[in-house]
Amino acid sequence: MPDAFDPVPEDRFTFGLWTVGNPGADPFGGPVRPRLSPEEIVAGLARAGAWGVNLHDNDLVPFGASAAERDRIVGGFRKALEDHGLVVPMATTNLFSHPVFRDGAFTSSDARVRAFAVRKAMGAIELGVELGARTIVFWGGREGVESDAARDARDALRWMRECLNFLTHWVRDQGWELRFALEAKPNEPRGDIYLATTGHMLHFIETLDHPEMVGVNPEVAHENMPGLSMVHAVAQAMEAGKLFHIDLNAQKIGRYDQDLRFGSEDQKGAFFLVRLLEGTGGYPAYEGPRHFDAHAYRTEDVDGVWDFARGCMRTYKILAARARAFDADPEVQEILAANRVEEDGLGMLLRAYTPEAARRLAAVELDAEALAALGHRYERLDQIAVEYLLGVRG
Ligand code: GLT
Ligand code: MN
Ligand code: MN
Repeated sequence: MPDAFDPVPEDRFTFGLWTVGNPGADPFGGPVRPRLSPEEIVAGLARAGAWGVNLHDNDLVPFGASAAERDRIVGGFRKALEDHGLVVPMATTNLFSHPVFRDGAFTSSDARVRAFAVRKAMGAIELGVELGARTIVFWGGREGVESDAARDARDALRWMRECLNFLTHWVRDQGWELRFALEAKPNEPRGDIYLATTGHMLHFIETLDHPEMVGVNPEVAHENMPGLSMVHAVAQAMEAGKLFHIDLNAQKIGRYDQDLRFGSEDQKGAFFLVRLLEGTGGYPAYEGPRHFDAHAYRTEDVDGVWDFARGCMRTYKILAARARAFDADPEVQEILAANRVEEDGLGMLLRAYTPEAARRLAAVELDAEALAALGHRYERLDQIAVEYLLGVRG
């Protein structure tokens, strides 16, 4: 039975070809499902209510394909997109599967490998442009080390910067209006990956030649693996105007990168993330695609893959509705308002330093003991959130 949580293209949900197309292989066993063709994936996603599909160059065009073969494959894929009304908002480059990248792509100590990686990225960007993509993601899965004996990380950072600068200049020269989104991950497949978190990326971006072209693509699993808060990573990116894309999935903290169905673990984290993206608690909503970088359990057959895809989208919409109700709740508003004290009074004094502000600050009477005695009612507030989440309130 269709209901209000069934996805529609207006929701702007997207999946990677590599996500619903994942045949269920893991390091301990081979594929368990037939490999769906890109055209089958497009048809399935359209049926499921998605808006778009994203891809790596080699999800569509095999490594080493001739120009003629490439054009034939891309032509067939474009036809499927048109037939099913799907768009390609994001494209990315596989800079991790081929053995040439075993010691990195943009951070390889060998300039020949870096040159090959930049050239491959240029080809992937051209493909993305041809398919209408506006965002180019860079996930440097191999950009790291098992042993820091291999190189000085400062060299790696410099090489990474040079490669990204080269690509931003080239894109501008082509007259394309593209944005790059850098995706962090702390480890796996490398022992340690450079620029381990979204926070690392945000600083690194400011050192580039065209920082305005470059933002981040935070992933739930990648922030949660080391136990960090995805909500805080995304909030920092949003505050900096750098949330160019997002990878939604789920993860148990401390494990390998699980890429589970969105909202299937840590529902509270997912709730506050959706609340942030939808802007129900204040500030404008995130406007980009809601992209799922996840895959179905290895237990599933092809039907299970579509259960997985629908599940990601439905859970997002359910959480968005729960977040809206939570933020509209008068008791929630009252507790939040009670904690925001003197925002327009003393708060103003702190907003901009002047010598006069410093003098006034010195004269303000502040009773630390009285302030320390105040409770904040966050137990009550969080219980309300939990009750919305569990569906017994609102
Ligand atoms: C790969 C990785 C993801 C990245 C994809 C983009 S590929 O599946 O695990 O986190 O987002 O390169
Ligand atoms: Mn990802
Ligand atoms: Mn992942």
